[in-house]
Amino acid sequence: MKRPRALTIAGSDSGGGAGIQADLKTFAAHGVYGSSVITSITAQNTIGVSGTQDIDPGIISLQIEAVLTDIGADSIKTGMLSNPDIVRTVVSTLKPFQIKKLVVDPVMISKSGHSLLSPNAVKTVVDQLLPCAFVLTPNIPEAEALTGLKIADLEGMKTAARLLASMGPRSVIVKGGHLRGEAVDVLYWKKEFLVLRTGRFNTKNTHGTGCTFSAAITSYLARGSDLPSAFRGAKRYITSAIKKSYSIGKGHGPVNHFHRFRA
Ligand code: PXL
Repeated sequence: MKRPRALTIAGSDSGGGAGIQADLKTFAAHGVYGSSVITSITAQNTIGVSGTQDIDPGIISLQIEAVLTDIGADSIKTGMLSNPDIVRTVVSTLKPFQIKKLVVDPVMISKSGHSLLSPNAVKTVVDQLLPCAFVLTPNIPEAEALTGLKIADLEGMKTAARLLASMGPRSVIVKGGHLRGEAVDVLYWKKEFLVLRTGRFNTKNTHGTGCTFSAAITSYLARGSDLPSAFRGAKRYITSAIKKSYSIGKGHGPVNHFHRFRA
């Protein structure tokens, strides 16, 4: 059987818990061959981000072309695209490849509160990137920044998902981890909602949760799953990865990407 392939276009987390590193681990855990295009380098650990350096758009574009003209990708995910130039470069370089399964994770702020997207890039993300997305996967603060709405509960998540879908993406998954109580996520696709709920675990090891969840969706799509199945599979995977997380470093440790192999 041909090996499914996924590409992540995102930032590097030196601490290994989020960004490119989380994505590649997640692809590997799903039996998907992973390639990566690095857009920014973050100097980061479990406590915080001490600096970032954006990669030159020219070399971002060359990385994308190098991967797609040889290896190819059955699905692609975007993560940290920190400035308007990078957003525009990624969109224009992907265009001729006519990517159908593009998962857009509109990364804005790190777990520790560091900005990963310049404020003037939000408009470029809305105007240029959202229309290319097959799935858009914001968390609640990101959904609020993209829509201007305030989200306090499941109804608010649904309203935001519907509004976001009208801005271009074919489907939207709003991640409810920032609300209190159960961990509720909402998929809006083909004018219908699918709501998934799980209990919440009492752990501080949640660094990279958002990246990992959207990378798991990307993995399922690479393997040919339909979107509701990808959503269910990714929710199962991230829930176990949080449940089986372990402490690394002094701050927010990573989720356990390989819990299915070795608890
Ligand atoms: O989870 C958002 C995120 C995305 N990309 C990089 C990150 C983080 C969070 O820390 O470091 C590189």
